[in-house]
Amino acid sequence: MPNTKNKSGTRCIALIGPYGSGKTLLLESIAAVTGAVTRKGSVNGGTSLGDFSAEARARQMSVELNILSTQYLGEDFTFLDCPGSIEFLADTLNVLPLVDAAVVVCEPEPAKVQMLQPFLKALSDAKIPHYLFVNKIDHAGGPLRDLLALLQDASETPLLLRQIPIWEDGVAKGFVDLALERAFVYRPHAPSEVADITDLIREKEARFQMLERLADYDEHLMEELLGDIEPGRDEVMNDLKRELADGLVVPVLIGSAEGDHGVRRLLKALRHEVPEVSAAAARGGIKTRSANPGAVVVQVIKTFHGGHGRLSLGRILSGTLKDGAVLHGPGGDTRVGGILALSGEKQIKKSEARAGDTVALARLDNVQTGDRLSSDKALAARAAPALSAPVYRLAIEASDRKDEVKITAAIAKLIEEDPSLVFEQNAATQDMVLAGQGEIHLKVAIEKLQSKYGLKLLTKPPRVPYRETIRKSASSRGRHKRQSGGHGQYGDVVLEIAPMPRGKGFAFHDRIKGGVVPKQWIGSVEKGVAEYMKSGPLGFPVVDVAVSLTDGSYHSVDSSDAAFQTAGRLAMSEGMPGCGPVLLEPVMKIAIHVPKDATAKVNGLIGTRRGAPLGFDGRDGWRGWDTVRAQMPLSEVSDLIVDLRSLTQGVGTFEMEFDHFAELNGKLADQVVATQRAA
Ligand SMILES: Nc1nc2c(ncn2[C@@H]2O[C@H](COP(=O)(O)OP(=O)(O)O)[C@@H](O)[C@H]2O)c(=O)[nH]1
Ligand SMILES: [Mg+2]
Repeated sequence: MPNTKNKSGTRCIALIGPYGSGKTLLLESIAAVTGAVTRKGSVNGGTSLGDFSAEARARQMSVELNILSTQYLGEDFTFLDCPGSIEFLADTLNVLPLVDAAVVVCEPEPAKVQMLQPFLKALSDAKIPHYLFVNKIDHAGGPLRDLLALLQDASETPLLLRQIPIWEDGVAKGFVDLALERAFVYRPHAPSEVADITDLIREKEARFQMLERLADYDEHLMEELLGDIEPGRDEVMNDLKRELADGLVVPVLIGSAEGDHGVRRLLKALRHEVPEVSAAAARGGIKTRSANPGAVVVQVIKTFHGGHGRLSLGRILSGTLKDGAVLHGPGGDTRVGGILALSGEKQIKKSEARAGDTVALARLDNVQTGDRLSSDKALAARAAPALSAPVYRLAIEASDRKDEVKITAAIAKLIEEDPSLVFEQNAATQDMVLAGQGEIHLKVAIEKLQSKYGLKLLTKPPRVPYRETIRKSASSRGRHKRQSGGHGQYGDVVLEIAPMPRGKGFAFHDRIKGGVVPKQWIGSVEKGVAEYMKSGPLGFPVVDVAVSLTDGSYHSVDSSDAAFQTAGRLAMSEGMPGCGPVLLEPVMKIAIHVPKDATAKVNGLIGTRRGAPLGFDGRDGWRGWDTVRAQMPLSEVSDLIVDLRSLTQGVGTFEMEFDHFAELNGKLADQVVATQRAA
């Protein structure tokens, strides 16, 4: 059994869970309890250690990682408070593989359990040791039975109830720790007081259930339980530790970040039970000890741009990193230009960082989030950051024209910090588009562009790349003749314009007989026609049209490439309005992922957004979720995520791909054309 006490390397713990569950206040409570701050701040008062950015304070909502480096009973810890909103999930997903354990913070509200599932699933899937901390126990109205049942449904890994509340007049006044077999009575902002267990029957029953769960993975313990033998405390403690580390059980603890209740017990559990950094390294596929015992390995989990330039947040997976050291990275060699321990806004310079530490490294060149740096070239690697496809887009432009040149560079920096942002230029509409995980995600990004880079942007919904086509055929003549001074211009063509089936694009046929349009000008006519196709009678690119050149005439002196191009264009602009022009809109194939209780509502939503439902199935690998498939016009998808999130407590999401173009008629089409004309 490795000795986990006394300076066995800094543990890195993620606090994760839904928005509003109390993670940032729990971070504050941990800071207060461990003496990292002398005065406990509050989220509501805007004085917390975390959420110090203007964007976070304004919303009382975490919009990126908050970091606390602290010590408890001689052990070093780094806590990473991850933003809870699904819109900022990328930060969480990028740090999770590198932490030693996660504490999933939740509220004692059955109605909110659904919000936990994306987090619990990510942890179970990756077998990352994790606890559930039922926070706000001061607000729980009574027994947690319903809550725990729902939590168990939401978790693929079995829960292990480690603590039970002591109720008095419907208020939790303390708890019993079932492993220690000790009762604790809460005292406001002070360590809980050890007390006698008053309800022995309830305690015995709950403890037996806990032991049974542990015994599922320990035959010896199972035999003891069957033989009515009381297991030794060490055996129980060792099982708790091993089964947590192996991702077999999820211990459930309770408390209140507000009152600092249960926080010391949580810290003690972390101190005794969380595996060393080598376990996280092994999960990342690095067997440092055997391969190259002295090698320094650093995994970059986040990139910041701050007042002092660029900082790379890295976890030291093995070895000791000295300031000034040169590391090999996937982007080349890079020198460490400063090591900083972070705590909220505070940065403390260090001369070295040891295995287990999570520190900010200054001035690393060619390094991005997801990079693994090492003193051993063979261990350098790049992992693509965890990303989900964007679900919300905004067209942007600089509100001051002279700032336009700054946009690309500023956004590139922002994307380095937050790889879940996507910047794209829409080829069809020429819009500059910022895409991301939702309304707030993009709003925060745009505020940061202003506060950090002085870039003021205007935003609007991105334009839909409409097309147009025709419904009937027509023949049309285009005659271009100009006689002014010296050389004249002459070109004359007759075109047959005909619709083609959807998706066929553009075809040009030469049906000239007897050389009435000489060979060398045929290509010129086609060019003129193609030029016209960029914008048809309704103002949009024309598709699914075949044009045949059937007749025409030329002049031996005045005809030219330019004249025949003009004639071709002319014939099109005269003929097309008579061909029954019709608007085409892009229709997407969309897969919407939601908890089952929202499936019916989502089907309704599809209907109100001109969608065609294609049916639904259980979502692959997600218990209690459905995937609803549909076709939906792109114009209806633009703010779909907003409705979807409000139907699903924020957890619903979707993916889409282009499917086909479909005719758009009536009032909606008139509006589109009018808007295009006005532009
Ligand atoms: N009563 C009570 N309120 C809490 C507790 N923990 C957090 N809160 C409040 O819940 C709200 C959300 O807390 P916050 O830490 O920002 O949640 P986060 O989104 O998970 O970081 C704030 O108003 C906190 O003051 C608790 O244990 N008890
Ligand atoms: Mg928070």
